[in-house]
Amino acid sequence: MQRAFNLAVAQVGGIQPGEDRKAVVARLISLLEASHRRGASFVVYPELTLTTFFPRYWRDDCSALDSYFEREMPNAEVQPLFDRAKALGVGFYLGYAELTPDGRHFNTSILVDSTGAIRGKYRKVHLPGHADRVEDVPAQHLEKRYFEVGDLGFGVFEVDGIRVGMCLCNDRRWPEVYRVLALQGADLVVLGYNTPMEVPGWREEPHAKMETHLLSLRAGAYQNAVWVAAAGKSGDEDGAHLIGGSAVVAPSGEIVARARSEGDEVVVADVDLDLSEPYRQSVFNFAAHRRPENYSLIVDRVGRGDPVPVDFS
Ligand code: ING
Repeated sequence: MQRAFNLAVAQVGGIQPGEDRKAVVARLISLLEASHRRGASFVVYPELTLTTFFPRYWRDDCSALDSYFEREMPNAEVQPLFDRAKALGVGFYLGYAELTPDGRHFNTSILVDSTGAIRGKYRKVHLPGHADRVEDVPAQHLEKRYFEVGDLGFGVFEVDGIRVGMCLCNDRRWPEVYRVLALQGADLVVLGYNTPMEVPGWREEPHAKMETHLLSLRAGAYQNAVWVAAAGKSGDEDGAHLIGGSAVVAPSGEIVARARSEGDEVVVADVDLDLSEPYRQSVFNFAAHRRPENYSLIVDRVGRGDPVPVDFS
């Protein structure tokens, strides 16, 4: 890819429990073809984009949900997407549930280049929600029960000549994620999300749920002089409602393209990676301005604690 290219975010509307992977992959291919028709050379799909958001369900036996996981990638159901993307010369980011050969469960995403080669893998680090059943709620949010914490860190990968960082959903709310990716030279951060309106314990006004989603993307982009592209699984899924708001954000923090609907929708932005340069040479010239010797609490502490005494005598 050149420094300037068309980037598509493929928002995917609700996937109902009975919708099989064949049907879902057909939808993803339609979104891919629409993206290609609009000149996109890379497509971002959502988190867990091959099935319904199954962490909303309680199961006494977690293995009852193994049918929602992919044992290999690509596999027979997903291969048509890989084949079509390669034929069109389009790379993509795809989120899915990963079941490893040694039986570990991750919320995973991959980067595939325009030749169909998998260039990077990420396993979700910030698992939100809860691990135990919450009573009297419309839906659970059991990512802590069904997934292990990712063990690959936050990597940056070369995809068709550009440096791409990945994260997943709740990761986008944590500033450390973008900073670690930007310190590795990421030009673009791509992510998928599933953000239900109802998450046990999440109290925010409905309008604020969209605001804080977009704020997280914009802050991450601006404070790290990177482009950010986020694709949502959105709309109604098995009685739950997931927010839309798929968007592409420039290094200025400005939203340059955004989904209108809550269904399958392609959002395409003209990305010029060199728009990061003015920020990287001035306000966010990390090498010139950062002072990590003052940031140790970010790594040394997990939760909120007491003030550290300051000797200003
Ligand atoms: N979804 C939600 C998200 O971070 C969430 C979960 C939302 C947790 C709001 C807490 C507050 O967008 C996923 N899948 O992380």
